[in-house]
Amino acid sequence: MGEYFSGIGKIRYEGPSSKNLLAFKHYNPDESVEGKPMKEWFRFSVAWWHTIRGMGADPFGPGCHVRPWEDGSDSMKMALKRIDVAFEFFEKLGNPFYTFHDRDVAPEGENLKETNNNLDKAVAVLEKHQKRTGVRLLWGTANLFSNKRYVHGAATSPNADVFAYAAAQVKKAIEVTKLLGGENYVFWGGREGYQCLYNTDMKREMDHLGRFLSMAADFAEKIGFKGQFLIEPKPHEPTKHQYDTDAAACLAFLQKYGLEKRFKLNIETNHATLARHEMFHELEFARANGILGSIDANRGDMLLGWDTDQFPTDIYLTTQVMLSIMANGGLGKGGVNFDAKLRRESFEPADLFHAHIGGMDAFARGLKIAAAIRRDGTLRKILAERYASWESGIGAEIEAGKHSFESLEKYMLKKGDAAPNASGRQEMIENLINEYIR
Ligand code: XLS
Ligand code: NI
Ligand code: NI
Repeated sequence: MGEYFSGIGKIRYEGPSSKNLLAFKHYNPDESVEGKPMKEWFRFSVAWWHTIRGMGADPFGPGCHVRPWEDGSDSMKMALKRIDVAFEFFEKLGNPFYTFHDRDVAPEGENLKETNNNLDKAVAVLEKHQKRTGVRLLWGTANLFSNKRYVHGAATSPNADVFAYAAAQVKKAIEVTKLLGGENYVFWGGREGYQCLYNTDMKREMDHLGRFLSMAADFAEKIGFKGQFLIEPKPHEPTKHQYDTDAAACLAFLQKYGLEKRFKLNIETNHATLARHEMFHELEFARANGILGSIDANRGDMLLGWDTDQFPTDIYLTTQVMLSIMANGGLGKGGVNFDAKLRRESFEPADLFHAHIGGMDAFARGLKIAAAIRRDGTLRKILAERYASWESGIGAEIEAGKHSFESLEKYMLKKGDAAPNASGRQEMIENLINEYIR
């Protein structure tokens, strides 16, 4: 095992006054916030596909990132070497978790059997490194979108054999996730959607997806996989319309197919904004419905309409995210997974550290700011006052189910008109939030 990131040592917390750009200024893993260490609030995770496999390719040119250890091949030998690289990176950065797709860590073989053998070999080495370093698997998933067999989708493919292949692939991916102690398993609907409605039987495709997810849940139960199943909403890309459009569409889908008790959501910032929602909206919707499971942390670009997967550095964003997560009492088995990649222009290995350090520090600041907002209590008071009419009298009676349209008509005929409204005070509240952003 060589040293791949030479010149970069263990990243340490040096505090806000440090000028060292390869140190944490805010992420102090053991510092307690509301009685819980920072590292447990976040459960930070590094995404294999971006950080270990991403080479900066875009539609206009191939990868150009400098990775001295890479030969660029999809050989088994290279796959095993990348595992060494990855764990050196994890140990230096100090992320407690990682995530991967089956095909990120091992190449496909000539047939499914060979492919599974390759995966087994990689998983044995991953297991060894996990034991050695204590780094754990936040979630595993299956890549059901890169291979050309999935050109029309996987569970929603018009080709029944492709559905069967995808089922076999996910079965294996759940097995290896269980073996590695993965705490969740993610379903992002790669090509589950359509490009053209003339050639698409939408009802049939959605029924197939429902059946596929039911089969996955049954299989997990059968083998005793205790990880949380998560669906990751996204409105489009690669297809024009992805079936798992947003948190609300996913909830309706899960309820229709009787899966709402077995799945939660993995909410990604850039997917929320592609759906023209704020991340805050998606998190609050999931939280309100008891299905907030985990997050893919990144951000889009305000002026670009695609999934740019940039590292999050905006502390207004991380403050909102942490307000939701704290109100949720944390993410449980979930975590904050950096589903984020370097810009093509940031091509040196050191950039991988700068990117993750920045993301982790931005989240640590968000946590501290959200904690200050909660400690101060002004926002909570404003919210409580806004809904005060529901705490007693007619409001409390309605909430308790004691009224009908007839009784409310009687109440209002007697009263004549509704009590006056109070101002929403949005600008004042936005100013107040600015007071905490330091
Ligand atoms: C793609 C998704 C993907 C999932 C894992 O847009 O974000 O990376 O997180 O399959
Ligand atoms: Ni994602
Ligand atoms: Ni994404």
